[in-house]
Amino acid sequence: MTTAAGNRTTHRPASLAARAAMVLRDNDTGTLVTASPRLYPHMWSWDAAFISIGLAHLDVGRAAAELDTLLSAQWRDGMIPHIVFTGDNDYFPGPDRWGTDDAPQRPAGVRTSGICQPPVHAVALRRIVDTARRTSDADTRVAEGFARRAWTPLHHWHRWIARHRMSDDHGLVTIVHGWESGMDNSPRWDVPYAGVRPGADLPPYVRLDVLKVDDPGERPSDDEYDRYLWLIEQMRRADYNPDKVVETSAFLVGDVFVTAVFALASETLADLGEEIGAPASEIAELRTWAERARTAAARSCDPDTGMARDFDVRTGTWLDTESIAAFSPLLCGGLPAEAEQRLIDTLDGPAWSAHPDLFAAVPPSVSPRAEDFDPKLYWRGPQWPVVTWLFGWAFGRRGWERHASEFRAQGVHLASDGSFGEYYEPFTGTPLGSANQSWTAAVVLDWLCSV
Ligand code: 2M8
Repeated sequence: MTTAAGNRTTHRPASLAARAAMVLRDNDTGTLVTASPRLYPHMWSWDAAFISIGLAHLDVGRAAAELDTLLSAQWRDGMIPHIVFTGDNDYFPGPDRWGTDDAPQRPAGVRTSGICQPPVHAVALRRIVDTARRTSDADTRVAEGFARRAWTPLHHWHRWIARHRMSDDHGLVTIVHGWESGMDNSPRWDVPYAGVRPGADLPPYVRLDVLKVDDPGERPSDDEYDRYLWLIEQMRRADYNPDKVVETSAFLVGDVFVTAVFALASETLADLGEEIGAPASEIAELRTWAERARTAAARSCDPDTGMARDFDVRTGTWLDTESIAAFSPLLCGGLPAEAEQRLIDTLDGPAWSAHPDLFAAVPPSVSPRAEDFDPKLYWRGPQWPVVTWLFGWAFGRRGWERHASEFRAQGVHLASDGSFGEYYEPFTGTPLGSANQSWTAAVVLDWLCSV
């Protein structure tokens, strides 16, 4: 079943798939799969989407139920919150600190955070339907029935983003907290966070995350946490009113990765809508939003380097960071052919996937040649299998089969030790952060079931 090379155990595909399935089952509370057993004992929005993709290989009905749980926490204005809390008190900031219980848009009977995460949910729905269609007629009926049920909430979710977060000047989808990017402490946010000055009235708090990893140095710093908590404080004071939050947040950034994901997901949802007979006017809206977002992502590219950039709205400056987000336009298209080829060549080159010292040839979160690179620090260098999955899936959709299958093979290689790390040290393939991280297990299961 396994072989050992150096200190690393390598599982063969069947054994790796069985272990991945076990992680998803072990982390399943019945109505939701927690993001990880210890570090993240709740449901996270974009984790849930990836988790449902893995669950579809075990039970299509259970995959749909996962997204149903998330959608039942959708705010009345359309926002899908980034955390749906279970009763577990062992995570900070929990629902009391978020203080969302009084927010008028919050749904009854469920406690959530007050921000959102990258809108990958339509991609998950597409994948669940495709998996079901390959499996059986009965599964296909379940998946398509779910797609019809999920249509309206997902359309509302996309409409919320278009209404409250798409800006007319730079066109990118804006975020009001680094956590909304999903790439919490990425160097992408160093400049905008430098402008966030926590007030003296920031209520005190105790971090729990640093107690749950082997090395606290793999997590964001205390200074960063002060800023994260201060932004929550500002949102509470704005009563979580979406427009007031955008107006008052000290952190306001056009996020090129979220923008490209929004374009990809809007187009994907529109295509699904055609298949299930959704209203033509709503399909047309989705295509318009996709086009706006695609254009904005393409326009963000630096004319010299060709790399996509974020935009700091508070200072009016473009943010150049050698992070994986610089490749975002490849997710959704929109670049002229030559510019796109240049970006692909950079991704395939020695500063990224073909860096000679990588254990697995998939792009790290930050280029190993960048000044900001740190091989162990969370979103500042490690490789993240979910990100590899997303780019690989998008490449397959765009017809780039060779790239898609290389990412799949190398992604499996990275995770073949069977511990399903949250993220991986790029030179040694050592798993870091949380073990048995659900979204890692889910995407590995999907990779293994798709060959
Ligand atoms: C990480 O974020 C949370 C805050 O949302 C944390 O550090 O406590 C990020 O990697 C995020 O992208 C992810 O969704 C979450 C759960 O896996 O953990």
